[in-house]
Amino acid sequence: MKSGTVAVIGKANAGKSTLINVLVGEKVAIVSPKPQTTRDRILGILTRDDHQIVFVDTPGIYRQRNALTARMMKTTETTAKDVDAILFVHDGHAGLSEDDLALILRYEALGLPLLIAYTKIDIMPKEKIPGDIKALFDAGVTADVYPVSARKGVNLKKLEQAIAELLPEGGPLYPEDIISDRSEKFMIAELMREKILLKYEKEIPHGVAVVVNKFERHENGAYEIDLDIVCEKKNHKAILIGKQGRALKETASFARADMEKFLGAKVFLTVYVKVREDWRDKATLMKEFGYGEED
Ligand SMILES: Nc1nc2c(ncn2[C@@H]2O[C@H](COP(=O)(O)OP(=O)(O)OP(=O)(O)O)[C@@H](O)[C@H]2O)c(=O)[nH]1
Ligand SMILES: [Mg+2]
Repeated sequence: MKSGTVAVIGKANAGKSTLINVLVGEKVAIVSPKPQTTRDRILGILTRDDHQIVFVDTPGIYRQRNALTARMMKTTETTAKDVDAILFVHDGHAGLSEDDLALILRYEALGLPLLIAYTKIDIMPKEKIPGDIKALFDAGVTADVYPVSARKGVNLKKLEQAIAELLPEGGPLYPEDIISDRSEKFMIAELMREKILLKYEKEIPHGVAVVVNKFERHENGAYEIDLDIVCEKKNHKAILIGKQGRALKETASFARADMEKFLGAKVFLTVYVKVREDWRDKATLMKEFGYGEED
């Protein structure tokens, strides 16, 4: 059996988390059209008869502007050095810049087995693909390139097989029924954050942390969940809540529906909005909200 860890690396918004979710067959990481959706390393584990691929989702490469984004970039850098292979995800639809080429070459230089998933081919002209692949090779990239679409499920079997072949021989690293290393409580907080990313504009979602204070299952099977949405400015709080609380009510009910689907049970959700001025630059607050020093 082939088994090992694969860091999934690429620019913010490239489609890393979407690709992992589709390959694993379950939602292990939240997804949004905004960059910097993923903040932590999250495992997505795919087990078959002849291989186990432990995908490590990482924060996408993007501007660092505060202690939180600096921590995110550090997470990505350290993850890339501590795995059996790298899956570099490139957004084909966004085009191929000099910057992209340099980034791919930088990860190739780490010396680990590396594959490139050239994704989102469902929303771009197919004629562009060969030219981009040639540009990669001309720039000195030696990795194999797999044009895929996570959304339409194109070429994913081939990609999975190619990834498995990069991995060492060995037994499974995790029991076969485990698909992630993250708790239900973590996913609940992330699902709330996902809906905020989808509903609000500009800096607001990037300045939000979600803290679950109560996560209890009642005898009848229903969950009681209380959580805080922490934002970094007073005016953000007003926007999050909206006129007569309408915006928050809508976002919370959108999140609750997804939480019920995820937990397979009824959810009673209570949401509070709190302000912690500029928490993204304050180590103690970051730690309190789940973004502490990594070991
Ligand atoms: N059309 C199309 N859209 C895709 C595909 N894969 C991802 N997307 C979209 O691209 C956006 C970003 O997807 P994510 O999976 O959150 O990207 P990411 O690389 O994890 O982003 P960060 O966590 O911010 O680094 C979302 O709106 C996805 O729906 C694809 O194959 N086709
Ligand atoms: Mg992501």
